[in-house]
Amino acid sequence: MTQANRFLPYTRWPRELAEQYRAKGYWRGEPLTTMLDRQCEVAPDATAILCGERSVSYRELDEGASRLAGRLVRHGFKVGDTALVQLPNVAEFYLVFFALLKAGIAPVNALFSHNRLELASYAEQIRPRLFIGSLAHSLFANGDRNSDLLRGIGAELALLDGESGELGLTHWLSDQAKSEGLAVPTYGPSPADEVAFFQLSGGSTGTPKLIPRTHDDYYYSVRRSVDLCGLGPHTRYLCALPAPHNFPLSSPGALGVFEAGGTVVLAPDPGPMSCFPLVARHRINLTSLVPPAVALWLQAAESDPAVRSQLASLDVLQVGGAKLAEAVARKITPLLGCRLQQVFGMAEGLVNYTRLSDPDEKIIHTQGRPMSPDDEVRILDKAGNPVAPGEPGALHTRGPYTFRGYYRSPAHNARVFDSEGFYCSGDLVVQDQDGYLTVVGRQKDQINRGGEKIAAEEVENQLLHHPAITQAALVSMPDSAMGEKSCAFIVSADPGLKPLALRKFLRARGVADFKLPDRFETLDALPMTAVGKIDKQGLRARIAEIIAASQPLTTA
Ligand code: AMP
Ligand code: DBH
Repeated sequence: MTQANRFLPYTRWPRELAEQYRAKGYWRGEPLTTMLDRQCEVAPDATAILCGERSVSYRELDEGASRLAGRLVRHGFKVGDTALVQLPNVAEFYLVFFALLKAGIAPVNALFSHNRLELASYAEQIRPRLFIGSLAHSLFANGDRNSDLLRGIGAELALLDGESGELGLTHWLSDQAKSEGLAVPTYGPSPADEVAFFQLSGGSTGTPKLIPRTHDDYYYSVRRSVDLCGLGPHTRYLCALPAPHNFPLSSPGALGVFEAGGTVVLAPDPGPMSCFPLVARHRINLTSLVPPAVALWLQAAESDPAVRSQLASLDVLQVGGAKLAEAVARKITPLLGCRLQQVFGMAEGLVNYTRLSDPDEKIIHTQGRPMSPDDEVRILDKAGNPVAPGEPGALHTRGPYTFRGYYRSPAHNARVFDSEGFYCSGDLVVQDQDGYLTVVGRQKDQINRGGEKIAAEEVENQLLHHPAITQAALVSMPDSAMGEKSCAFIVSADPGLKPLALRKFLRARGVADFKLPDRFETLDALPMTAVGKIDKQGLRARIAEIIAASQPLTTA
């Protein structure tokens, strides 16, 4: 019997490379759940997760995940099914993730900041049989199940965290469900070279894209990160960024901590008010932040010298997701009393780290170098030729944990992969003689709002739904706190159209808050390039000028 169609389709690595990655021990044929099996053997009672006042041991994490997996299988779920999950930073996120992996159900873990549009788009792409959400989300603000939303998602089963009763997530994770004792059919994860879950792309097109990640490739990226960052049972990691994001999940993130037998402490957000007391109370020694959060931490430390003692246990602060300004990088060790590690990664694969033993000059000035000896990086000019060393160019990469194609997106894949399978990330970088990369710009049509990625086209399409708007272009504008914010240039038939009303319109269409344009500018017509495309470079220059002109000249 052929079982090929039991598994989800994805673009595989060429056989020859796959064999090399196996021979080199990168791909071990182990599912991601192996990390739990191991910890349950060596230290089952060690603390895996601290969430509020709750403490979850490795045994409890494993057993809770197994219970949920077993119930889902008894319910009829099977290997090759998909799930849409949206949970905040709570222990249940990891319980659910491991449960789904154990049963071979591949989830999309939506960010909690995502709204109706993102969920609808993910659901359309994976057609989930299962939805797991949270009553804490505004989508369920009325305390009800929001049946319109759930109908749109189309899952057969929707479990909600925070809901009591038979369809509450708590019930499905508990050991008291009345179905306990009934036989559970045997189940297991998908094969290690099949899709384990879908990671989210920051996107640059109208629809958010999904990245199939296999157990083999993702597990390798986690293990390599653990080695490089020196994690162990001593590691006490504060997860302050959104838990599903690739950075706090895998670089080395929570999965790295579980692999190493350490403890993950969950913070609701990366702000100093939430994080500092947790760092002090739980003797956190590692965390990861995006640059705007670093700025808030530094501000707090500058205004209150007591902060240094609160952060005394913190050994390493990882920063990534968006470019860290040199001036900010320099302040980290003096003000926060910890070491800095820059991380330049992408949910698509390639992750670069500055090494802890690197000289300051590399740690401050660069975004690190690829973590794997088999990461292949090419920096190419517009014509596709390699640039001279030290010259900026477009980053192309392939390797043992860099994907080979977005899920069911052949047209887009044809644009972002070359004939040799190199993925063009859309980043402009400079590489030094030692292989270290510095991010100097971007080609992709995306705004990086302090680490939160916004695909311009997605927001433009939504703006064009407004009856008065005939043209729209979303571009980045410089911002001291966020690095970049978004500005929408619009052409409108209604001169009285106000930003407030436009944001309300977009929100009502299900656009996530972080994607709402920070500023609107109305023009009679959008400028065009010689080939007839909207001149976004011109628009970026224009808004940067407007902002510069409106700022008081300071000499201090
Ligand atoms: P995503 O597609 O959401 O996984 O975002 C990955 C993108 O974030 C990269 O392609 C870069 O554009 C950006 N990025 C991530 N880390 C850094 C960093 N340390 N410095 C500059 N840009 C970064
Ligand atoms: O921004 C990212 O996507 C990112 C940043 C740092 C990432 O995916 C990662 C590390 O793994």
